[in-house]
Formats: sequence, C-alpha cells, structure tokens
Amino acid sequence: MELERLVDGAERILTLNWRDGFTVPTGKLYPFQWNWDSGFTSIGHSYFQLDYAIRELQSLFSGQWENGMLPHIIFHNENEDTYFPNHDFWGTHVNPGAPQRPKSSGITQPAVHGFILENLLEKFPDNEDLISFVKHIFPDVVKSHRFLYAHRDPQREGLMFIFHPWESGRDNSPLWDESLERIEIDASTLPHYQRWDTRIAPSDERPTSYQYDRYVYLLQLGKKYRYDEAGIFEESPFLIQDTLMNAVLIKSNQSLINIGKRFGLDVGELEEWQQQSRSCFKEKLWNHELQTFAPFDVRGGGHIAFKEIGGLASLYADIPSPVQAQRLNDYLWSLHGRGFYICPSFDVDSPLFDSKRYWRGPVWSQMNWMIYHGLKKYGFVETAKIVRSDLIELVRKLCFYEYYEPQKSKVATLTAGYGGSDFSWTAACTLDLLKDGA
Ligand code: 2M8
Repeated sequence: MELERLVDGAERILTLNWRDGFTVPTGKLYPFQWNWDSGFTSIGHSYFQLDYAIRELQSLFSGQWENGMLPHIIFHNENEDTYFPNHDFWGTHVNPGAPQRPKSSGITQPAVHGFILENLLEKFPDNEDLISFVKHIFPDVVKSHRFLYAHRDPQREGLMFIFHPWESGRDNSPLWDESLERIEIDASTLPHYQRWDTRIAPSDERPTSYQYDRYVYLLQLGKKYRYDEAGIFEESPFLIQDTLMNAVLIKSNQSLINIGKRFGLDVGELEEWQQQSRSCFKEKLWNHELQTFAPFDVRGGGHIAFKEIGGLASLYADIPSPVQAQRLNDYLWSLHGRGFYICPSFDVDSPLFDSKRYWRGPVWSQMNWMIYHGLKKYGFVETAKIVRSDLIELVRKLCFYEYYEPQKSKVATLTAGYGGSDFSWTAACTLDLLKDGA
C-alpha cells in the first residue's frame, strides 16, 4: 500500500469502527469499547475530528465506578451477544459502586488516559474545546489513579497489582503461565461458557481453552468478592506487579502533573505517588541477570524472569537509568540484527515464544508507538526510526491488523496480519507515527 493510501485507510477504519460516541477495536471480534484501546484510538480521531476524540474519552469515563475504577470493557450495546464474557457474565451489579448503565466489566487495564490527554494538548495547544474538556475530565482521570493507589497497592510500595491477565493488556503472554498453573479447575464448579473469539479469529492465533478456563476462574473470584480488592488480594492465586501496567501509570502520572501545572490545578498528591512509584519500579522490577525490567509475582515472591515487551514501556515513562536504558536499546538492536521486526512481544529464544499466537510473540502497534516515543526521549534515534518504520512496513504489506508476524523471512510469505482486521488502534498508531516523521 502506498504511504498516502495508508492515511486514507486509517481514516476509513476509524470511521468504520465509530459507533455514535465511541469506537470498537474491530467490528466482529471486539464489539464494545475497550479501555486502553480508546486512548490510542482518540489520538487517531483527532486528525480528522477532534470532537470524536473527546467523545471517545467521555464515553469511556461514563463507565467509571464510584471508587474510581475505570473498567476494561464498557458494554454500551447490551443486546450485542457475540462476545464472551458479556455484561451478564461479569454481573458487576454485585458492587454497589458500579453504574447501572453503561454496563461494564469488573477489572481495569493500563491507565493510558493521562498521557493521551497530554498528547492531544500537544497537538492542539490552543483549542478551547479541548482545553475545557481536559479541565473537566482531569479530576476523573486522577480519581482512576487514586483507585489504583488506594486499592491495588495494599503494602503501599507504589506498585500496583493486577489479579487477571486481561488487566495487563497482554492476555496470554507466557509471563502468566506459571501463575495460571497454580489454579486447579474444578469442572463441576466452573460455570459453563461458550467462547466467540475462536469462531471469529483462527484458534491458533488466540489463547487456549486451558487459559480461558483460568480467565473465567479469576473473573468468578472477582465476582465472589463483589470486585472488592481486599478479598481478592487475600485469595487470588494470580497477583502480579506488572511492568507495563505500572510504567503506563507512571507515564500518565507525569502527564497529569504537567497538565495540572499548566492549568494551575493541585498536583501534590500526584507528585507524591510519582516519586515513590518511579523509584520502586526502577529498583524492584529490574532483573540484573536478564538486564531488563520484569514483573514481580506477589504470590511467588520473585520476578517473572523473561525478556518481553512490557518492560520496554518504561522508556516512555522516563524510568530507566542511562545504563538500564542502554541495555533495553541493546536488546532491540540485537533483535533487529537477527532479522526480526521490532519489537516481538516475547523472547524469541524462549521455547514459549510463538510468533503467531497473540501476546506470545507478535508485534503490536500500540507497543511500538510507546517504545518509539520512549527511545526518542532517551536519544536512541536510530532504534526509534526502526521501531517506527518496522510497524509502517508491516501495515503497508499486511494491512491494519490486530498484531503481526515478527520474523522478516516469514512475513515475506504472508499477505495478511493476525487476529482481527481493520483494527482501530493499529490505524490510529500508524497514522500518528506517519505524521510524526521520525
Ligand atoms: C485483547 O483482550 C480482550 C480481553 O480484554 C480479548 O482477547 O477478548 C487484548 O489484546 C487487550 O489488550 C485489548 O485491549 C483487547 C481489545 O483490543 O483485546
């Protein structure tokens, strides 16, 4: 596809996936509004209709819970029944602070919205509508961070835990295998359920049934405690201080501080959180042996020691020391030298690497977007250029898919990406990278 046609293609997809107030990630596979997808998608909309970018975020926050939790899915359309688990299965009415409407899931996702707002303000610094929207939504975004600090950090370390792989955004990453193996499924108590995803996307590109049983188990655990963190923290076999989740939060904290200062808003609380989180991330999540950041398994009491993509988001959040950043850059550079599009989502040398299966190896656009900006910030301009051009090349060759094959030799034989097609955040992130011009 020619470069000019990529811009048209991105606009077409964003329009196609727009549903009167919000955007679905892709029409068939994910027919609702997803939390972190919405953030990236709003950047895409802003190029054509700033109004859509604003409405996108407004609709997402219309599902925020009283305690500040921003759900990972907002089920604006309750009659849509081609996704599992739907709003009935989540049953979030068990929590008195969950809104009656719109219905939602009972877990959250990476808190991108602080940095998305800052990105929009950088693009349209003097736009009055945007400025008044940002001022209006600022307290709600801060509230979503306060939820994490109050409920997901019981030891007050400055690092949040997740209790479900879906919260990490990297659902079936091999990172979570060991924690999921702790879960023994009793077939007589696990509710019957039927997946839709494997009817829509090829099953060898999706998580396995073994993993889905455990996703459902953890959902049920959340529901049992009315999605209240205290009980979940006590019982969940899956309890992880994740790299991506915390890096994104730290980046968004900083963006909110910057925005707050510009508009004369109180940022004291944000600054306190930020100081603690940034230093704890740098110390606790750095794995000396691997020379990368790794999630901390709270139940297992140690790092989940694999090279994978989540820790690279730390560059975007300005967390690594110069030496740590150099190591992350070396890692990307070596993958480039070995014939991979960067960045594969998991360690290509691990037996758990699977170049086709979702979060176990493929390249993801929104990750490239964050890593690109992070590398630029640290002055690794050459690597940043490759991260940008690799994604653009994949999209030109294989169209706007959910994720991509990382091996160059294999891509040469393919005509399409993997997972869902006409994918919103891929359109938005590619468009933004095209406009950025490295
Ligand atoms: C994928 O996750 C959903 C569950 O949240 C699914 O597989 O059904 C993940 O890639 C997630 O990060 C993403 O937000 C979502 C929608 O694109 O799809």
